[in-house]
Amino acid sequence: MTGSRRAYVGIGSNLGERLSYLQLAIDHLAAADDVTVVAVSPVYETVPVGGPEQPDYLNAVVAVDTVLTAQELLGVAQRIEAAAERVRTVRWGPRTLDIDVLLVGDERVDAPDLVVPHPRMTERAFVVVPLADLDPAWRTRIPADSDSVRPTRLALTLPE
Ligand code: GSY
Repeated sequence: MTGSRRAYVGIGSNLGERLSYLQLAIDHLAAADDVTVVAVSPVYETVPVGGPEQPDYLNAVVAVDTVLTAQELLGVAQRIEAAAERVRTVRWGPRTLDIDVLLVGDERVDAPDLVVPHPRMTERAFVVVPLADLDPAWRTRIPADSDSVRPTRLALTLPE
């Protein structure tokens, strides 16, 4: 794709069939116009950050190449969350599927509905650990609480 940029998207689930929701996110990203899924990180089981007491999450990060703007990529993410019949009862609470736009090339956005780079990503081991699997430049940025992030044997598949 001419003019495309590398973007990173965080995916997480802590309700229902968690792995299936993450795979749904990847399949829908791969099917989206103007988005090519390039790589998917390993899946981690992670201690919830913030919110009420809630189940552990499965988290991963997806690398995509896209000509979309960060705002357009957010639109894609929100449509996928809707397709997952996202359930989220309370703010910061458990949810079937969460898709966060983390980075879109070197684009910067500071809008009411979207801030890119994601404002809290560098504090969150559940984001930086899988991101560093895809981009080793992030290895030096892994937060101290990385023991809240456990590797799993679960795997996500990249559609053909
Ligand atoms: O920001 C994504 C939703 N979320 C998560 C998450 O995906 N993983 C963990 N471990 N904690 C979280 N808290 C929130 S909110």
